[in-house]
Amino acid sequence: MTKLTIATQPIAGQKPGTSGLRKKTPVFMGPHYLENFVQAIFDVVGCAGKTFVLGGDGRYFNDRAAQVILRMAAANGAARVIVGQGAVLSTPAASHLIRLNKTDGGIIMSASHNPGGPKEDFGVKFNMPNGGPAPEGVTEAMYKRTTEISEYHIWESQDVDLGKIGRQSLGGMIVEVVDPVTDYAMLMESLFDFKAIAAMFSGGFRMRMDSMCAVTGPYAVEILENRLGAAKGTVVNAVPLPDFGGMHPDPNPTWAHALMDEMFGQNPPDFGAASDGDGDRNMVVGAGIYVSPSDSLAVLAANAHLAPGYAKGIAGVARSMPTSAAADRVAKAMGLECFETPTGWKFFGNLLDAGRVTICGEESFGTGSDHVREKDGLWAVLLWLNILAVRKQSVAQILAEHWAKFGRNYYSRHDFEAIETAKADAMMAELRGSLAGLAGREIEGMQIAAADDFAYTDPVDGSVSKAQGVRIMFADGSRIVLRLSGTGTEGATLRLYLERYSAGPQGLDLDPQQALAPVIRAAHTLAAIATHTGRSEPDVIT
Ligand code: VG1
Ligand code: CO
Repeated sequence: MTKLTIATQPIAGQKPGTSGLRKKTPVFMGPHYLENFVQAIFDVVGCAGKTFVLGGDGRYFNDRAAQVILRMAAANGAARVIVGQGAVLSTPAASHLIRLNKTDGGIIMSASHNPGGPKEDFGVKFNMPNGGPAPEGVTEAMYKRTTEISEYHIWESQDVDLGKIGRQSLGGMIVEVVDPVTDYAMLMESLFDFKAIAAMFSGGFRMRMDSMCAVTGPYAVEILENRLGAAKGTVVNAVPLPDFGGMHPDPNPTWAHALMDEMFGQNPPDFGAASDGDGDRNMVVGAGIYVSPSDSLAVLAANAHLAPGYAKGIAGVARSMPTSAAADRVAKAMGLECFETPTGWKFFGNLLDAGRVTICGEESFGTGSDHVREKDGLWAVLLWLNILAVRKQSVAQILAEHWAKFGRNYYSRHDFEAIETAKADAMMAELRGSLAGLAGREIEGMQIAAADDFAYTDPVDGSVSKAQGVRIMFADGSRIVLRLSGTGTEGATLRLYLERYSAGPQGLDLDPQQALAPVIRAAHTLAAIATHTGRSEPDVIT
């Protein structure tokens, strides 16, 4: 074995987005592409003598990338790398291992909900010693490093056998291969009332969990079927595949339509759930009723105390800015602090570390708590199960009672995908330019109260993040948000977030798209979406 130092040159565009660096797989497989970015990570966070966690969602190129990263960690002097068997770890499980073993951070290989395969997407993300995604200051430094890189270090060696659990050595560095599921399953057992949930299952409660051929399969089978006694076959699409079986592992009504059909069909199970490529997202569905992620966050915040891990109550709640204000109403009623952060889990880390919040969530099917520093799909599913087991009500009953108590924030997100980047940028620029004159104007019969471009000052470290999305607030409490995605790999994706509040008791049962119709019209008129992009209908509605 020899340590090599390879001369390289900067490659343009290695800028991490909302959740790490994501590109088409062939781009990542191109000469020096992965190596440059990994060296930039090590140059910024330091590597000599350190311990890291490594794992990914098992998508195409995951196994090859893991070997490269291990050889580079060894050549850069790392002491030890803890790797999930087969180089597989769900994102929340990786976050947990980083914290459990008090490591210096970890590298997660995933493009999350984006499709996987030779022509699809790949990604690499660095998480800090607290288990959470690197904050903007750190990812900016990594990006800067990629623009000036001239060499990287790598061992020339055989592949490490990542199928074998135990310790091996690579150029003096310890490679510790661990079972990806065990520690995570133990963490879940420590938080939730497994006895109560198991009793519910043995009493005939039926569930369907769609792992979408992505990473949660083995986790869900072990926890739901083996430990909680759910019927065999409860977890479907349970074997992770490099191309996710051609599925788009994005747990929303569009991509998880098989689950939706089952839950809205004849004799549906009591509870349905799906998770994404790397296991940090969740969609929750009751028999004949869909739970919007913003509502799910609010219900979980209001009921978390029913689970043993949160029996003492929660410290506070945080949601990303585009997420509906349903959680704010719960926080207010419970006398809790509530925070509004930019999109992306990295903004929750400081609040969680400081003990200011316990539960966090995003409208994009992400919920989590202070047990790790990532959103956590199976955690959300288990908290729902725990609540259902204690309250002994259906999902529909729980939602109806929730809305009756707090009112209902009708909510929807419309995505316009693969727009020409220049057109999307021009649209956002024009909209941003018009914000100053919007307050007081009437649009489609609705009165605009205020408009701004969301900026966030971190309450813990004071760092400022600007231009996080355009918000238009109406006098009746309705709201429109527009921003461009930071995770896409093809052109631009426009995300249009729509919200309208009904205090009840009338008007709690409307179809969300109908309830939001005037808000949708106002958004199209204000932003001139069709004029700029040629699109009048979204590609995905959630
Ligand atoms: C999207 C979601 C955001 C989420 C991010 C990462 O970002 O909107 O809420 O945190 O994906 O999720 P964007 O910039 O495309 O809107 V995932 O499951 O990568 O880890
Ligand atoms: Co994800």
